[in-house]
Amino acid sequence: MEHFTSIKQLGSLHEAMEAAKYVKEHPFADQELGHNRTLLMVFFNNSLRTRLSTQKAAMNLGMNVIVLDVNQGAWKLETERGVVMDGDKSEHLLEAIPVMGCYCDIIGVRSFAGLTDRERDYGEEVLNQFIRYSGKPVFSMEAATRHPLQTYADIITIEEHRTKARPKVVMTWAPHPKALPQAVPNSFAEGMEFAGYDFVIANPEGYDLPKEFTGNAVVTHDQDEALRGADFVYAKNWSVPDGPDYGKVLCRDRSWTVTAEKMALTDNAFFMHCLPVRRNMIVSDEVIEGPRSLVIPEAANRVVSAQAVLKQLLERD
Ligand code: SN0
Repeated sequence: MEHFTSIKQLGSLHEAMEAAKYVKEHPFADQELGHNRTLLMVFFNNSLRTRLSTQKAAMNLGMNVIVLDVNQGAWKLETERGVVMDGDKSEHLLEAIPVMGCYCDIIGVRSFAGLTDRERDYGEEVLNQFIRYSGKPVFSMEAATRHPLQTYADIITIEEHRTKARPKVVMTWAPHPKALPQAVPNSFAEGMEFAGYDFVIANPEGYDLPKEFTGNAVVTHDQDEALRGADFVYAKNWSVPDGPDYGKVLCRDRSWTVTAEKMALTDNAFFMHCLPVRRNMIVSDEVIEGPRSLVIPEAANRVVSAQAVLKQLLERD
């Protein structure tokens, strides 16, 4: 694996799970692999889990870690080529990226969708520039269209809790006050096809995710129907994925909030969310605090997914 930007690059569910199990059983066995090698994590957006879990994963592998919060103390970066730089942006990404590449062996990048220009977001321009110009292995820490380390942790968590060979997993849209990217739900949908589960997506009309990510998933606009018989409920908000309202909030319907009443429609399903979560918008207090909530094990598995990926990037480097 040269770069890591999508769950599909892990090969098969079996290979992904073998790699995760190895890391879980032997967290400190590969300290030599990372010795004197440096991870640079570049954040264009906020983070709690990704930052801490990826740093922990790198430390488990014996690596040195540098973190750059681009919006806190770095020069303001221009990302578009051809712009006359007479505004507030002091440096171009086209210089900044190769410079960053000089100071590390692996680069992790977080760069969310801007949600104004769909073509630019779905072209993954920032992530691809890092791949093209850094000269180093690059991995996504949530880019414009995918969050593969989250998806990997989600799959590990489902594998650890499933009791059926092929569980029914339902991803449901839920309301949120802000416009959020489609990266997490796109990536999760891609992951469910990769894992081969029975996968259903429920969302309001106008919110259907792109086919290139949802593949053969069943898509319905009826949340109650989707939830019937579910083994796992994965809640997430996203903004309008395409068309003239791209990146906007069109639906604020609180009847989509995942409550105990909604969970009662399922087959005693587990509840999942990538976090951070808005309580009583996305999910009620009692569901997220309840015995079937997996949000903390999911977050714990972020170290495992990051370590399994970093290990493969180090081995190939
Ligand atoms: C991000 C998203 O892609 O939905 C990151 C999730 C891992 N979430 C947010 O930006 C939530 C922000 C908020 O104010 O609730």
